[in-house]
Amino acid sequence: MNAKKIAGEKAADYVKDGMTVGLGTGSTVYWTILKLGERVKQGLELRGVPTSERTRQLAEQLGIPLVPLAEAEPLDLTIDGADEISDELDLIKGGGGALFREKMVALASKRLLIVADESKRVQRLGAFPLPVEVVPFAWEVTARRIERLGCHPRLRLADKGTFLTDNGNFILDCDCGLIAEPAVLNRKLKELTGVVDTGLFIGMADTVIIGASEGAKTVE
Ligand code: ABF
Repeated sequence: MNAKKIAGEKAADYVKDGMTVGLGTGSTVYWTILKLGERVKQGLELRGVPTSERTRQLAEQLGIPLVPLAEAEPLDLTIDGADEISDELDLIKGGGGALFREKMVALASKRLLIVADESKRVQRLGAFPLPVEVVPFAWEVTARRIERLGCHPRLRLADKGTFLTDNGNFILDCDCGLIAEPAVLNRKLKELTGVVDTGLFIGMADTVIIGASEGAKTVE
């Protein structure tokens, strides 16, 4: 049983003919995109907006028609994964380094549908280090400002050197401990010059599909 596959494929059922759909990034929404590719081959009318270059490549390989975000908003629906999902359906995202485009696309959508397995459900956000996208210029100064908020930032590395987002920025993975007030922390981080955006998606998820061996369950 692949819980991520169960959740991802169930999410594809929410896509109706003629929709414009935000295509998320990660190993769960991967299954959604595969399913949509099959349905496009069977005649489904769909315009996709990718949330990362790797999702763009996957969608293109599958023959899913893509449009720029600026031409697509408001999107009917965005389907994406998450690293943590709280009881209030607030999210930590960005483990895959795509948080900025994911948030841009999600905010332009009428509905955000999150797909995950049970391991992503938490009572309180924060066990997963919070990804924060920062401008490379003087990133160490930005990191020190983040530390003054009580978080411990660590520069994300890649195989060769520093990880770069699709936007040419760095990611700081920040251990902030369990986050009592995610909306407050998100605002304080966003106020810091040098911070582009955070992996805190507060009050954005409309529906969550959790995959499990007995099937998919939906949380609204
Ligand atoms: C994406 O999905 C990222 O924000 C997140 O890191 C990733 C994790 O999900 P999965 O376990 O499905 O790869 O949206």
